[in-house]
This record gives sequence, C-alpha cells and structure tokens, in this order.
Amino acid sequence: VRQTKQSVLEEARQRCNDSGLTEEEVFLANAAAENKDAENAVQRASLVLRIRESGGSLSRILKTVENLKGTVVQLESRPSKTPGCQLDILVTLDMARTALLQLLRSLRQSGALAGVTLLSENKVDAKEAWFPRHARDLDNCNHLMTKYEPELDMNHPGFADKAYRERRKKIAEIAFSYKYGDPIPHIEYNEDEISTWTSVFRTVVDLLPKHACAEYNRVFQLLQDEGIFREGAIPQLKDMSDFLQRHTGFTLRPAAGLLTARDFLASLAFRVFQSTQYVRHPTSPFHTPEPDCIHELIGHMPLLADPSFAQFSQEIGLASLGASDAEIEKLSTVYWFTVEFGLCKEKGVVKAYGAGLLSAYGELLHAVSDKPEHRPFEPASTALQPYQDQEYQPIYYVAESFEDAKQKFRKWVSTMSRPYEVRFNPHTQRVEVLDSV
Ligand code: HBI
Ligand code: NLE
Ligand code: FE
Repeated sequence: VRQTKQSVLEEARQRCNDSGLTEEEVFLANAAAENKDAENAVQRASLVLRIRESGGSLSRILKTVENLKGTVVQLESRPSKTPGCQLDILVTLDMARTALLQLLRSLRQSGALAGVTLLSENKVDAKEAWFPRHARDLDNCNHLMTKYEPELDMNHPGFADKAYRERRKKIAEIAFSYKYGDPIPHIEYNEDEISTWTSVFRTVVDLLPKHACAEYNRVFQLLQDEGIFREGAIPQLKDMSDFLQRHTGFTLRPAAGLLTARDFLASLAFRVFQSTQYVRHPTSPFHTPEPDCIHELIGHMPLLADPSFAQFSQEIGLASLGASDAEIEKLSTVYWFTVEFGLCKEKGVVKAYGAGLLSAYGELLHAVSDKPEHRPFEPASTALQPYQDQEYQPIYYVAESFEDAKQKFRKWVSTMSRPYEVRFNPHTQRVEVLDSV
C-alpha cells in the first residue's frame, strides 16, 4: 500500500515542481478540475504561516484573504522561535478551493513569509502513508536489506563459515522475536567474539584522544569509568541502553542486520536506536562494510549520550516519517555523511565524529589524512553526493560544529515537501501529526 501511495505522490510531485505547489495542493487542484461544482464549493482549511520580521505583515495577509472572498474562522499567533521571524500564525479559513490555491501561491511568492504549510484535512492521501506513531510500532520496522547477509552474500567473510552462519542466525532470531517492552536479551559471547572486540577496542583507544571529537571522548571516558567499556568483555545492549537512557533518553532495541533506511531512520524519531547484536567475522576485525555490535557500541553509542547529537539524530528520524522514497534517499545520504562518516572542526583541527570512522581505525586514519577530499557540510549538496559502503570514502564532509550542522539541517529539512508537521511527545512516546485544528 505504501508503495502505491508513494508512486501516486511521486507523480503529483513531478507536476508540482513548476507550479510552486506541494503535492497535496496539486491533489486539491486536480479535484477541483475534475469537479466544477467542487471548484466553487467553500471548504475549511488551516494554514501555518511563519511571518518574517522584515517585509512581513499580518494585516496584509488578511487583506489578501478578504480579496479572495475567504472568511477567517480562527486565528492564533505566537512569537516565532525561528531567527528572523516575528510570528507563527495558525489560521483557519473558509474559502473556495481555487481561491485557496491562489492564496497559497501568492503567499509563497510574496517573500514576506518564511514558511507556508497547508495542514491536511480529510481530503488528502499523503498523511495516510503508514509510519510508526508510537515506539511500539517499531515492532513493524525491522525490514532487512539482503546485502551483507552471510547466508546470501558470497563476498561476506562468513559465507563459507558454517559455525559463524549458525551463530548469526541464532542472534538474528532473538532480534526478530523482540517486541516493544521486552527486556533486551543477554548474549553470552564466545571467546572468538570477545577477542575480536578486544583487538578493535585496543586500537581505537590509542587513536581516540588525537582524532575523535571532544564530545565523543567525554562520553567514552564515562563509559570506561562505569566499566561498560573495557577489554575482555563485550558490553551488553541492555547495560548500554540503560546508560543512554540516563543521559539523553535514547534506548536500544536489537536489530537482526542492516535495516532498510526507512525503518532505521523511523526509529530515531522515537529516540530508539536499532542495534545489531552479532559480532563481525574474526577475519575482518578492523573494517567491515556491515554494521555489527562493535560498530554500534564503539561507533554510535558515545555520541547518542550527547544531548546535542541525540537531538540531531532524532531530527533526522522525524524528517523521515512519511517522506517519499526520494527524500528517504537524501536523508540517508545526509545521515551517511554525518552520523556515519562525519568530520568536524575543533579549534581549526579536523576531528572525527562519524560512527563508521570511530569503529574502524584504518578508515579513521585515512579520513583525517590529506588523502581524501574534505568538503564543508551543506545539507542540500551533501544530500546529492553518491556514496558506496564497500571501501573507504573518497570524500568526507566537515561540519563547523554539531550546533551548526543542526541549524543547517533544520533549514534544509524545512524545504522538504511534506504537507504536515510532526512532533514527538516524550511523555507518551507518540509522534503527533499537526494536521487538524
Ligand atoms: N541498519 N541495523 C542498522 N544499523 C545501521 O547503522 C543502519 C541500518 N540501516 C541503514 C543505515 N544504517 C544508514 O546507513 C542509512 O541508510 C540510514
Ligand atoms: N566500516 C565500519 C566498521 O568497520 O566498523 C562499519 C560501517 C557500518 C555502516
Ligand atoms: Fe552505523
């Protein structure tokens, strides 16, 4: 069903490119064109308007509504938190469809507004695309990519290793049968697995002080102090999840392998990180293309305990909910060049914060050397950069800081076409869709 909706949306999106309308508005326009009666029928609609400090004027907007024979049913305003904007307005109107479309077009073109969103009501399909609304719904977000499964991928170092494949299967089954609210199962790791952990751990410990960003090093030290990070024992996901929860509210749930980007990103919206629990094959300790628990633990966990970074991760997740396939691809690319392989500046020196670098010391050294290309992080262009996951990256993007990356990301996300806004309610762990009055 999701696929069908997506392709309908894609088609609409094609058509809105030159009209300056969102796909929802194109649906409206089509409905109006098909039905002459509907064209003049008055309907109720709600808009969210973000009025700029310079050039913006609420009275002029209301005048436009009046000129188009619309009636304001309700109006709410509050000071805007967006820099350069004075007010956020929620306005509900009664208006003919064609007039409403005209209004949207002129508001968008006026330059007085930093944002114009039509909140969806009962007429549009976009908001019906399924996405998880509660952390419990993540029980349905565990679709795997087939690449890198040791059973299916002939190039996997474990392909010919029967015992390893059995082990992977057993750990994957734990993830598949995991349900929201279950305690995270304890894994008794064997000697091979522990020695792989220990050799990776030793090498990264040596490199971190020099090459990891300060936020990462701060939490890494904490994890060592608490005895969660040490040689000779692989941290249990349960202990790590409890640790994260105390710092940023992030929790973990076991994942069976490389998930689809849509499922993986969706969980971040709920401050849930889907983490693999198996260990990479012992023949490739220092670099593997697939996520394993060494990558998740050493690479991802420290920064998920950093408040600013946790917020950034969640915002990528929220942006992905209900997004089109093309947008998911862009968000994954941004995720790839930030959360996975990001570099940042610290007093003029380039440091690593990407998890794929911090868990793979060969690539870490490569990334901070002068061999690869370093480009400034700009979401709009970064999102279009093709990437591969087999070899070391030839290009890395450097952020000024997490805060700067977050600001730029927010600005870019606001240009995406989703016709509704979502927000996470931490009290209920529910994602609320802002689509009604
Ligand atoms: N799945 N289990 C798991 N772990 C990840 O780190 C991961 C994933 N699926 C996709 C993904 N990462 C990203 O590279 C982006 O595509 C979102
Ligand atoms: N290359 C990383 C490592 O070896 O730890 C894993 C990357 C997962 C995307
Ligand atoms: Fe990762």
